[in-house]
Amino acid sequence: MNDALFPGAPQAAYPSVAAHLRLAVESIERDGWAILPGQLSAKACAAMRAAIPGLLAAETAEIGGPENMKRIGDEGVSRSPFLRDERFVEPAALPDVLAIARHFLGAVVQLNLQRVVVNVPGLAHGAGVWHRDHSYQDFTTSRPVSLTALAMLDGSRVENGAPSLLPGSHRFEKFPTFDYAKARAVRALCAPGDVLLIDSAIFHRTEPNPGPDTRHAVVTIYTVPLIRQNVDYPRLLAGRWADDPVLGPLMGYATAMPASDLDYRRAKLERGRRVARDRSVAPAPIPAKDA
Ligand SMILES: O=C(O)CCC(=O)C(=O)O
Repeated sequence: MNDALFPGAPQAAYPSVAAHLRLAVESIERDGWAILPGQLSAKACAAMRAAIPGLLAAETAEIGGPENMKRIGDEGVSRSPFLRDERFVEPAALPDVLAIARHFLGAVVQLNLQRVVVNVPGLAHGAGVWHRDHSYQDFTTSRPVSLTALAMLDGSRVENGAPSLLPGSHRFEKFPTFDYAKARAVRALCAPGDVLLIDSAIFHRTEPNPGPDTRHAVVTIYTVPLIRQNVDYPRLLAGRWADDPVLGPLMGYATAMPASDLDYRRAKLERGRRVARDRSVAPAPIPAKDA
């Protein structure tokens, strides 16, 4: 194909992104989605898949049985699996995913939630309606404020209920007409271990699984720290990974809500931060914590 561009026409470029991720970054920006191939090994996928029934059983018992899971639309959903089983940290902290998240969301990327979606043949799933990942937030932003990574443990094919996406819909407040959606929706087809990475504002849905095989996806959502976490991970983790340079900030330790204005000020003092000031004025020394 001829790559010539009209003289003087401005062109996008992504010099700060690693070369192997540039096409994915541009695709997420323009279309709202991209597939990152080969992110998880077959062994890691198999280990997580094998752990999911036990996680679901424990969570179902905790909420009072399958009827209650059904009543809250959480059938086939395991929540925060990484809290019970550390193997699920791997899909939450994949270097390529975090690099793209930092490109869009900035240096401080917060884990909003992690869940497992289990798409069982013949069973309707709660994620089977067209949705964005932050419910009721129907505004658009000039760049993503949230990304969703779907690690496809079994791959995703038409035969196992691969999700549908509506490319470009992250840029529009309103869902289009169903005629448009029907004409323009695409299926996200992945090999086992691939990650489907989307702007969380793109409309998408789980499709019915015709069977015979169940499909498992580990869904991890990352946000700018202005958006509150789905659950209070710093409290639940009680210091676990607090000093880890990758997991500490990701879990939200650095951006957890301060209990008071005094705590907020003390945290700023500890970080040595001050607001922008006139550079011609010499900065005042920062007082010691208990001064
Ligand atoms: O893997 C899928 O089917 C998509 C799941 C989904 O839409 C969600 O978790 O929000």
